[in-house]
Amino acid sequence: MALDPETLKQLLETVDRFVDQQLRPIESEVGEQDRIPDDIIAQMKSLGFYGLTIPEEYGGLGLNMSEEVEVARIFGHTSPAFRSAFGTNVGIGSQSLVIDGTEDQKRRYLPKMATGEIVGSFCLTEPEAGSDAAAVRMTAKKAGDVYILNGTKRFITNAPQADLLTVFARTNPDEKGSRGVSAFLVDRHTEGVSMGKPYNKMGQQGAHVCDVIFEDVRAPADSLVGGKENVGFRTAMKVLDKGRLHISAISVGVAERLIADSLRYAMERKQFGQPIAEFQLVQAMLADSQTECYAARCMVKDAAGRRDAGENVAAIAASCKLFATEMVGRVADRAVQIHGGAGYIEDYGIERFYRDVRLFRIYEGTSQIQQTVIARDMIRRAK
Ligand code: COS
Repeated sequence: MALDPETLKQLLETVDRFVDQQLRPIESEVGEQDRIPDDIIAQMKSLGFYGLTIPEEYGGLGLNMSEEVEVARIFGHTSPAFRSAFGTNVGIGSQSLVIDGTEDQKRRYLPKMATGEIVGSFCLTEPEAGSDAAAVRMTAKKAGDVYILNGTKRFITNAPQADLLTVFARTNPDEKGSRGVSAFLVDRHTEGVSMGKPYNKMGQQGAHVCDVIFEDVRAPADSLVGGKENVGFRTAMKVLDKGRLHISAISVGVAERLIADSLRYAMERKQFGQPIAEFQLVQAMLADSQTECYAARCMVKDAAGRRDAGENVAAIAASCKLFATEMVGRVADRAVQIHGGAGYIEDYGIERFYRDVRLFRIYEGTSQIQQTVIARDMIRRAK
């Protein structure tokens, strides 16, 4: 349900102020310490950020897609690690439940996810099932009124902090592809669930990722998402369609931030007796970044509106993610170039963003997977 325009305006102003006053000043500290301060997490909870997309009847703000991408874009004006703290509750960690959960499952978990008391994680990827997500090997064997879960999930965002895991496992061993996979809601504290050591990453310090290991984990029958076996892959794909639009919006936001920083620097920095912004070769970089960012912003707005109108957006969400994440990669590269030596050293923070944005082209489906989704959709329609 859409917010009334005044409430939405207030929310966007609150997010903008919070990003500007609370988050931007501590970006380098969070980058160095690989940790978001507790008081910032507490503020993000009390401001309702963990519940942005959780329906109002379960205590969230119930933002529709058009509203969500606006908030995400503004959160892109600071280090992506901040958004990641609540990002799984807004996206992949809660949406299987929102989209396909039973009423009882929603009532059990969503109110606490909305407040941030419960942090959710999305456990799809495995050592042998990355881009080929339907190749899930983790097993869920029915034994009376429980399922016994065994397997390893890899590179799971927010798993070190997670309380509730949405886990994709094979309930039908005879079906090797997507039709044998089911989704489960597993409490992280269940016996047999253990977390790997957090990985050291290229960027986005402050956001954490690790493997999750399941050894004879007993998941009650009512933890099966929607109470239906073998439809988990479709749930995962629906969740990812939405997540891909969210990541696209973040990419637009980060690009806006980098363009603003680059413009400011180019107008201040003098070489050959004048600000480098006066040189046409620097102007070309600024103009290309601005143009591509504007294009991505329009794409995201259009796709989000179409999703809100009930359209199947799988292919256009993939187009948005492909274009917006590749775009922010180019913008970050130009930002380093415009800053010259200052772009390469730590003090200006530009190199940190350059590293941070690299992930956008990989998670929630690589650029190559987005191309596959788009082309397959074209072929299907043509047939
Ligand atoms: N919404 C709803 N259903 C969808 C869907 C979507 N967006 N995309 C696919 N499906 C359904 C299909 O309709 C099909 O259903 P049926 O079995 O009823 O016919 C089923 O899911 C399988 O679809 P498909 O045949 O396209 O699956 P593939 O194994 O070929 O895989 C890709 C498709 C490659 C697109 C998928 O594996 C993918 O997105 N991979 C990337 C995974 C990813 O993003 N990982 C990141 C982890 S989270 S950080």
